[in-house]
Formats: sequence, structure tokens, C-alpha cells
Amino acid sequence: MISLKQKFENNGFVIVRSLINKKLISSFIDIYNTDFLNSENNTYAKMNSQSIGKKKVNKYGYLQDPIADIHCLSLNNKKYNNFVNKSLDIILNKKILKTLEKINSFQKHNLMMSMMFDQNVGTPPHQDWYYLDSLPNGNITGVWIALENIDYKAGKFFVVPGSNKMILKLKKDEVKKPDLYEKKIKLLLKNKKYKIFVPNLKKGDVLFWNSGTIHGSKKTVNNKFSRKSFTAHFLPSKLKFVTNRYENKIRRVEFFKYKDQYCRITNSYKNIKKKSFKRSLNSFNKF
Ligand SMILES: O=C(O)CCC(=O)C(=O)O
Repeated sequence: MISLKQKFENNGFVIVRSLINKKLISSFIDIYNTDFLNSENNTYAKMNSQSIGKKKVNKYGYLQDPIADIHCLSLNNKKYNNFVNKSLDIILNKKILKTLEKINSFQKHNLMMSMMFDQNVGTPPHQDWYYLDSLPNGNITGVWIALENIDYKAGKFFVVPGSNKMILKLKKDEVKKPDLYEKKIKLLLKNKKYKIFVPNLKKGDVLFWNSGTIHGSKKTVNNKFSRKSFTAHFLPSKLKFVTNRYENKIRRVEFFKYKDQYCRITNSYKNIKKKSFKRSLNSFNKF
């Protein structure tokens, strides 16, 4: 029988069903509602606006701009300690770390980035190694954790099987401008060279993908539907962290520790201009 590792290498992703305990997720959602969503004067690093600001919800009460690097949220504001720790109990769950060991050739992994989505934003298809990567290239693993049963009307996450083996040649301006890069990926998918796979993900399911695997999110069909999920990106602790596979500039990293696990202190909560690429919102919620 084909091993999980072989599947991961062949397809660029694997799904492990019911990996995270549903009760653990429900207790996190309770704390999300009380300590974050319904508590006053919250500011947080907004992923899409790439700024620190107050939360906005839609008429159904869902947070509109995803929380960037939720693991760092309490570094500036201790009132979020419990909320962040509960999120880390899921993101750094032993079952996730064990699966990372199984599917990669590396034992230990550090958490480099995280996000929490309440609702879908329609992420355009991309390979993570355009935005962040390891040295040697192609060893970062993304993790998508379903915090509820995801309805297709919410706008589902998708992957492109086999695209992990596709190293696109990019022109200089395509390396610098995400819009041009994302256009190129869209064209590739339009030409049916590669097919997207839209999995049915249920509360507690976890999808692991390689930094070369094209992934994104379908359009939101109906705003009434939330799409509660975490994503996290893990780097083998032995490897260097670089800007992207096209420039391979080594990034300086600082960590804090949570239960023996290293978590990167990102710039998200420092109110400084990001050096990494700013994504254009024009390409969101279109696919
Ligand atoms: O969940 C999504 O919409 C996309 C997440 C993603 O692209 C990522 O975490 O790299």
C-alpha cells in the first residue's frame, strides 16, 4: 500500500481525516467568540489589509479580514493569552507534528506563519514558495485545519494535485509583482494543464500541502456561510528560511517558545512596513 509520505510526494498534498478532536475545536470556538469576537476594542493584524486595525464583521457576525499570525496576537496584548494558547493547542497539536514528521524527511518543525479565517476571502491560486520558502527549496509544509464542516457556499479551499513538481520559470518582473505571477498561474489552470481538486473538509480534518503545490480558495457563494479554519506554515528546524525560491534571500528569524515548540515572531504586530510582497486584493474572490 502506498504510504502517506509517498502520497504527499506524488500529489503534493495529503488529507488526514478527523485528526483534531472536535471538542478541542469547539472549546476554541467558544473562546474565539467570548475573548475576541465579542470583546470590546480589539485590534489585530489584518491579513488582507496588511495593517493593524479594529475588527469588522458582516451582517451575519463573521470577521471579515482574517487574523494574520494568530500565534503572535498575545505578544503585545496579554488579554489574548488564553485565546492564543487555545489556538496553539490545535495548530501545534502532537498529531499534526507527528504527521509532519511522517510525510517529510525532517523530524522537527518550527511554526513560521499562521492565520485564522472566520469567513472565506477567495485566495487566488498560488504556490507558497513564491512568498516564502526553505533553503534547500520546497520543504515548507502548509497545514489547513477545518474548524467546522465546510459548505461549498462558503467558498472551499482547493489544491492542484501534482503541481508541487512544477517549477515555473519567472521573468524578473513576475518575481517582483504578485499580480503578474498570479495571472500566470490562472492561465495555467485555464489551459487545463492542471486540474483543481476541491476536497470536502469536515471539522477536525487537516490537509497538508507542500510549498510548491498550487492552492487557493473558491469564490464565496453565500455570505451567510462561515468558513472557520486555521492555516499554518511549518519549516524543518534544521533549514534556513528564505524570502522565496526565486531570490532565496535568507531571512533573520526570532522565535518564542510554546510548550517546547518554536514559533516565529513575525512582523505582523510590530506596525512596521512589511518587506515581503504586498498582495493585491484585486485578485481575491474571483476564482
Ligand atoms: O485558506 C485560504 O483561503 C488560503 C490559505 C493560504 O493560501 C495559505 O495559508 O497559504
